[in-house]
Amino acid sequence: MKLTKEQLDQFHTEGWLLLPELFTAEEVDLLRREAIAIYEQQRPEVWREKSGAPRTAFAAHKYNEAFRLLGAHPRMIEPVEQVFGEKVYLHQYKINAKSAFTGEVWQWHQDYGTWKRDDGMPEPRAMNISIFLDEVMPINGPLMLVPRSHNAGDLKASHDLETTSYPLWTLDEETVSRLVKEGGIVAPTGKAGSMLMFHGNLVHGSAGNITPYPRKIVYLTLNAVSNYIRKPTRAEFIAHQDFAPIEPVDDDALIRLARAQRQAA
Ligand SMILES: O=C(O)CCC(=O)C(=O)O
Repeated sequence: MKLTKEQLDQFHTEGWLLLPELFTAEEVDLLRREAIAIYEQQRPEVWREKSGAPRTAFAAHKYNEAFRLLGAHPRMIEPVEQVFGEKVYLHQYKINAKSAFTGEVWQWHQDYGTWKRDDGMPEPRAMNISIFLDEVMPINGPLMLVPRSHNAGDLKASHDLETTSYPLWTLDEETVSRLVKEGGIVAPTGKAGSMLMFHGNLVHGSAGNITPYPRKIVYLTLNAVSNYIRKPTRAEFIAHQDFAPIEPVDDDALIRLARAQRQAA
């Protein structure tokens, strides 16, 4: 799947691009069911909020067939290869839960800040690409982005080890206020199956979810192969060290798995 010139222009100018309902209801139903089953497992890859509700599940492509297929899906991989002009490998894979009533905040940050400081990634040539597993609404803790902030470069950040269960290099209020004055804030919303791409330096965060509507989003961090990480400090399931380029699966791979599961049931 190739992005159009208009889509590429929007990505480069604004730092983000939303492709509504790129995955079908059948594909997303499969992924949502599997995500819920993963959150029920007790395993080191599943991190919880202080309340005990799931916060994120790392590396699901290594222990779940549906997420293995999604992690190599051409609708996710090809647009990123197109932007970077080279093959990509999987740097990080997470399924963020933002559970109904209990989902906690993600503080304002740039992802590249963490990839550089914690993983030794040379350049911001990695990108987060996400698939909504539930409908993302203005009220259930959507991801908020500061358009054009990707042009601000790598900003000064502090290591927050306390606010949530997930350590993050976060930005101060003065920096966020300055960038928001220039670019505003957008919160892309859409039906389950929509795909959001955003630049590694784009400032973003999200508020808590106090609604009855869960907001699960899968994030793949795809890194240009030449930009492999040089100084990993985090566990392998958080920052992968297999730098082999992703070989995309067939476009109908998820549908075939969903149908095979139905037949076997
Ligand atoms: O899921 C969210 O709301 C935010 C996730 C995020 O910012 C991240 O994983 O870096």
